[in-house]
Amino acid sequence: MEWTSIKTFREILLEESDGIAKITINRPRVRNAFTPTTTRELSEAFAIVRELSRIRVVLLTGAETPHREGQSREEWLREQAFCSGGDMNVKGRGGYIDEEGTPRLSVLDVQMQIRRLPKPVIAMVNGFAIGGGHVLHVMCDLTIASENARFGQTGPKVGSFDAGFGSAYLARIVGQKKAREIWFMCRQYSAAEAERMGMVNKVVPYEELETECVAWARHMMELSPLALRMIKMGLNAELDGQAGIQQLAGDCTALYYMLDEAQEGGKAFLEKRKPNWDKFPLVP
Ligand code: 1HA
Repeated sequence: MEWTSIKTFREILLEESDGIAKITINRPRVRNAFTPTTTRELSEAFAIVRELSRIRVVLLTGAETPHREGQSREEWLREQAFCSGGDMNVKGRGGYIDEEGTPRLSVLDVQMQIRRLPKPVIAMVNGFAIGGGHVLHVMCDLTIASENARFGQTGPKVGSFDAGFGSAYLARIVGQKKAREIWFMCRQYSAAEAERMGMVNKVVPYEELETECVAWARHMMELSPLALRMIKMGLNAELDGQAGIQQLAGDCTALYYMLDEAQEGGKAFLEKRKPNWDKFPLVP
């Protein structure tokens, strides 16, 4: 795939190719841990891809570490990361400290953006998906992982937890017992185990990961974008209470505005007459 940059950032990459956007967390030295700068940039990137109508599917991934001299392929593969969660170097009281010294938990906003993005998001998990990085893959609509990927939670080991989507939504995916095991034991799981648990859609060799994700994206791009959007919002709404209903209802309103019946109401108001609803017979 030939990727073209959409915008330059400090800690992430935002690229596109033929209707697919790729967002890459670009801090491989620390296993792609995120700082408040990373999450601010991720938020901006998700806002950009939301607005770009030519973008139909989004991939989220982590940058590769370069090969080191004398390093075997297996050793190199073991180093790769999707995201290792919050950067422990900037974790302070109240959150992850930004450049102005303000503590932030802004990855929660990124989680919500992924959930609300009216386009499918595929987590392209190329290595460790740990802590807040694990939650990011959980938030994505689909997860495709390479064979070397490792999944797990560390929160209770390092003084943190995500009892929100990171636990409750995870339990909807893998079931309550497994979700409790993941959080209470803080173990790591292989890509194959994650697939068996139902939190990974497909596992492929590392070299095939991007090709596979692009193939899934292209497959979805042959389907009705609006149908996929409504299905995503319906699946969310079932779990998200009134906030989910608000999102789904908003999409219904947008669709309703496309009907002559809705146009008639607005036109009648502007023309200072009674609307004529009889023109739009109800279907049973
Ligand atoms: O829980 C939340 C939140 C909850 C609510 C609301 C918001 C939240 C936001 C975030 C989070 C969290 O993410 S808490 C969890 C934070 N993350 C972790 O505890 C993971 C820490 N990392 C690891 O467990 C391991 O590094 C690893 C399993 C991902 C990889 O292990 P490996 O291959 O043995 O590499 P390692 O030697 O440990 O790491 C390589 C380098 O990357 C090390 O630096 P170096 O010694 O070479 O200088 C290591 O310190 C650095 N590194 C790795 N992960 C992080 C990190 N540096 C900072 N922060 C990291 N997360």
